[in-house]
Amino acid sequence: PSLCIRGVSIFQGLLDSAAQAEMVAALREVARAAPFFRPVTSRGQAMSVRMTSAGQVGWVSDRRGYRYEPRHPDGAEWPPIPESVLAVWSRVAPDARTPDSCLVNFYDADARMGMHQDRDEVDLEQPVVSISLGDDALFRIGNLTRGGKTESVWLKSGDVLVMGGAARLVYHGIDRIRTGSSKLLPEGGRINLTLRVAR
Ligand code: MD3
Ligand code: FE
Repeated sequence: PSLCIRGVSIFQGLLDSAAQAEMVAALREVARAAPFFRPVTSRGQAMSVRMTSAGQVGWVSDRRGYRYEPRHPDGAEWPPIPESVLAVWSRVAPDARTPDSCLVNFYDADARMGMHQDRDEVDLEQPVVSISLGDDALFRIGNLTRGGKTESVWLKSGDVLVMGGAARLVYHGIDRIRTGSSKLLPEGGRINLTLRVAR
């Protein structure tokens, strides 16, 4: 990795522009089968990030709470995780189990993600791998408990993150997007993929 912040390994520029474009094409097929939706928190608040998933299970949130589900809210099974995406997992986490879930987050100019932990997966020994595509994002890394000092880093299109070991349970979030910083997505914005072993 070109950078390691609080145990989060950052592989800057792991994907070249051809690999990024190929992945975006595959993700358009994912979004055609499983359209982006805007999750609602259990308190009824719409999230600013739009989401969909690929794999055996996908992450959903509604008034009933958040959880992994084998189907899109519309009722269809999630499409398979694209091969190009699985290949990135094999490169950066060769010893891990095969991921069964790929969350696809779309950030428009105003979207953000508050500080949170990812702990809904059954085996927290397995890493989470993130792939950034499109506009730059200001990523904030905190601590194993809420609050305290944080560190921030701009994530760029083609960057890949691995959260394993102690870093698996650190609080993290996305403060903002730098609109117009990438030409990868003609419509603008940012896509983040998170690959996980959910079940
Ligand atoms: C650190 N997504 O989907 S990816 C998420 O850019 C999420 O969309 C952000 O946080 C995004 O849950 C950040 C980087 C990331 C993902 C999972 C982590 C960092 C993590 C899990 C543990 C620690
Ligand atoms: Fe997260």
